[in-house]
Amino acid sequence: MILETMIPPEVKQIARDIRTMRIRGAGRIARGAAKALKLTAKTSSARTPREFMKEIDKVSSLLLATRPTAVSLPNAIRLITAWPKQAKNTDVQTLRKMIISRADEFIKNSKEAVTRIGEIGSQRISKGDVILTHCNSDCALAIIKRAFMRHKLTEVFVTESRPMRQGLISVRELTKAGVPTTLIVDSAVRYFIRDIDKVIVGADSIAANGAIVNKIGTSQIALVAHEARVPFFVAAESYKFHPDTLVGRLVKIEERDPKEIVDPKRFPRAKIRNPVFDITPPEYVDLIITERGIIPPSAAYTIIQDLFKWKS
Ligand code: RI2
Repeated sequence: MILETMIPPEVKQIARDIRTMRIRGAGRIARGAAKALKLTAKTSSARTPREFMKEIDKVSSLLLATRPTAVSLPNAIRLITAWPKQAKNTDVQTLRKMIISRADEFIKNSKEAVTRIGEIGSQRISKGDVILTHCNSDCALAIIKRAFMRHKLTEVFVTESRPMRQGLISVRELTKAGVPTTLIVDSAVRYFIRDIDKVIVGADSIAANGAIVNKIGTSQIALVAHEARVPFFVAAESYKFHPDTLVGRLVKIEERDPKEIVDPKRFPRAKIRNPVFDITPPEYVDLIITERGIIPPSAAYTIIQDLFKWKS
């Protein structure tokens, strides 16, 4: 039996960091999981392939239990462990090498995908555009920064993104890159929407019907953009497409500690709810920018089937 105590402390720390959101953002979470699997493979003292794969499974379960919504996490684990899991007549050394090289490959591809999304997406920005983004998405910011470098974009509006205020991370990053940035509270989006040419957000999961699961408040912004006829773009690597939704499973929406909103002791008679993601229907999404190209939300089904070969 593999005991919890046998999991390397650095791996437990990564799991803790994902849970507490020290490591956050769907892409970073996936790369964190890849790093954890690599560390496990490197330090394992398993004597048999069976023992080794049990350790990998144990760590996978620990990682999967951290946050439930971003499919990048299970997809990363699946992409790294699928082969080694099927390998027959192999030894521990070969399995170790497989996990390490697949984890390295995942991290490299993931970072390259973000750069590529920036490149592809920036071509959809017109000169003088004012962009609005929500929360903090590496993919969305890659497009914005690339477009700014190409002298296309004029200004970016960033929502604060309550309760964890990840919008402030975006503001820091964008101003560091020299992008003219305006911070607004989440509820000011409709007030400013007439000043906006395009909305660009990231995604934690994309369902087979093209619905987007992203930071709470995204769907309200999409609704406002739709009403004002402002194009709504989503930027996401292909490992954010959710294979389970092919068979009608719903994406679990994470509900975090109410303390992130306010100290519940101050309102002992009130119930405080803190769902941290919501679902934007595909009708409100104009296009999805991936590292493989731009697709309409209606093509999500095909992406999951063709690119991942994860058939129902
Ligand atoms: P990238 C974040 O979730 C936000 O919802 C963001 O839009 C999404 O991940 C994708 O981020 P959280 O971890 O992978 O802050 O594009 O809850 O960086």
